[in-house]
Amino acid sequence: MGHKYFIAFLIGVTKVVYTLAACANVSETVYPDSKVSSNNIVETGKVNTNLFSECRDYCMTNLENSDCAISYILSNAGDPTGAGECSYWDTNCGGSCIMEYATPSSVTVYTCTGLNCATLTNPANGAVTAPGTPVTGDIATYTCNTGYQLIGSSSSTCGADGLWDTSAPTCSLIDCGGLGNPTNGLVDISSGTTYGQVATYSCNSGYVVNGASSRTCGSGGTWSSSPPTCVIEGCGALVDPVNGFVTMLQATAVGDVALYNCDIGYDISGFTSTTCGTNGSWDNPAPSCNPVDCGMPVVPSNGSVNAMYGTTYLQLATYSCDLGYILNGATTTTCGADGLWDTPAPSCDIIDCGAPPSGPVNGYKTVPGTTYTEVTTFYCDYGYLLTGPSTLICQADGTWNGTTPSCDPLDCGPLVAPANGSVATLLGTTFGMTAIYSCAYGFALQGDTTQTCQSNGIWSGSQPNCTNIPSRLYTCNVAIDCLIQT
Ligand SMILES: *[C@@H]1O[C@H](CO)[C@@H](O)[C@H](O)[C@H]1NC(C)=O
Ligand SMILES: *[C@@H]1O[C@H](CO)[C@@H](O)[C@H](O)[C@H]1NC(C)=O
Ligand SMILES: *[C@@H]1O[C@H](CO)[C@@H](O)[C@H](O)[C@H]1NC(C)=O
Ligand SMILES: *[C@@H]1O[C@H](CO)[C@@H](O)[C@H](O)[C@H]1NC(C)=O
Ligand SMILES: *[C@@H]1O[C@H](CO)[C@@H](O)[C@H](O)[C@H]1NC(C)=O
Ligand SMILES: CC(=O)N[C@H]1CO[C@H](CO)[C@@H](O)[C@@H]1O
Repeated sequence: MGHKYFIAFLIGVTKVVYTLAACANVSETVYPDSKVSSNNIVETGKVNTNLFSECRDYCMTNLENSDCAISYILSNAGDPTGAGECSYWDTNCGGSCIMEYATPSSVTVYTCTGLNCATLTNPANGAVTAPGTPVTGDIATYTCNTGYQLIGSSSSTCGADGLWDTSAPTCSLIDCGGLGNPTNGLVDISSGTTYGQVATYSCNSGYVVNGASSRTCGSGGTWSSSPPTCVIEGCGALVDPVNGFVTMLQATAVGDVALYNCDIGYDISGFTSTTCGTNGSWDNPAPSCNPVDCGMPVVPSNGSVNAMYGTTYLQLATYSCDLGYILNGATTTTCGADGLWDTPAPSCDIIDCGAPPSGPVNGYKTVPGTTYTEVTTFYCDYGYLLTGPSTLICQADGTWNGTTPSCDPLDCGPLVAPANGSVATLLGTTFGMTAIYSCAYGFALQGDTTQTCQSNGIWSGSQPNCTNIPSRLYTCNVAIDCLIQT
């Protein structure tokens, strides 16, 4: 807002020449080629010679707008003094235009005021940056609010004619433009396609959005991200088989693969994998998971096994041995996930009673074996009699059912002497001993003269008689002699 001050010194008829504070330093303030200083200001007390270009030509009667620099007008045009003022070129003062007035009575300040361009106001949805009172050369800068696009020129310059050189731009809402439907889907732009609005994509039944399902109109006038596509929905989730599980290698889209497995202890029966086909179906059905069955455990010989709750995974079987057999090994076994019983079958070892009791003295025994149910038989030597049971059996508890019997010598017992005779058992009456009979004098022995104690405990033969014999035969003293004599 340059202002130019034009000072008229009104001087009286005495032709007093005011040389502007004693001929102010005119050389500093002369603008030979223009009425306008670089800053449009002529300082008070200084003279713009150009303002008085007509100085030497005539006495000034009026100041006119043309006396101001281009685009400046006199703020108070008119006769500064009334008639009679004149000017002349004062060479003494370096070329100042000196005015003379008949009667200087007052001082009037004339001002050349610049033509102001219109004060600018913010455009709708935008803003302008410009001086409050714009003058020639001022630049206005327009911006638009976020989401609005500037249509027109973003800057304008205040011209010398007091007019902005361009008209104000407008700020129009950014519009990202319409969007096309994806194949097999729709895009919803019902809320509009302007800045900040959201377009929502959806796909037809059986298809799913692949990509960003919504896009936003950005400040750059473009939609965010790239348009999604509608891809076939895929095969849907798979459920775990009973006692098993399914592992998705990717997802459930076309071409994706899932693997089936059974829990530990279960055997898979069916397909172990399935692939999502292009028709949206898994190509293989789920397998079944059957519990592992170990089968009946091996039955130990002379024993048995009891799998009361079955023979499948984790079930327990119990081993037992027959009477007389001892279990050697694990008493239970568990069906493992591998289909095998976790321990080998035990053995049922027959009870062994060990060597039978020693003895007998004067006898012997037969020991075919020392295990359960086997029998040791005792015998006595010839002439000895066994007292007590002759056998021992090996019992289930590992003991023999008794002790060794005794073998006692045989005794056929005392003999009775026949009438008129006698019997002599000088060495006793036991097995092998002989009893000798004899008859009294005059009697003859009839029958066995001896008896021997036999192994069965019975004397052999029988008791003899002593019979009366004729007297002639009395001479024989001994029975045998007498017999010989007869
Ligand atoms: C005029 O200006 C010159 C240069 O700036 C200076 O030396 C001189 O003193 C000035 N004269 C007056 C009267 O101010
Ligand atoms: C999908 O395709 C597979 C093999 O191509 C076929 O076995 C199956 O029956 C199809 N399923 C449907 C629902 O069409
Ligand atoms: C014990 O096992 C053996 C061998 O298998 C067999 O010969 C015998 O008869 C069995 N004993 C019993 C009491 O079952
Ligand atoms: C042992 O048992 C056997 C068979 O039962 C029997 O014959 C025998 O007499 C018994 N022995 C003893 C000392 O009891
Ligand atoms: C002994 O005498 C009895 C009675 O007289 C007779 O029966 C028996 O035969 C006689 N024995 C012998 C061996 O002579
Ligand atoms: C000589 C003798 O002793 N004789 C006897 C034989 O036996 C009969 C009967 O016992 C007796 O009467 C005898 O005295």
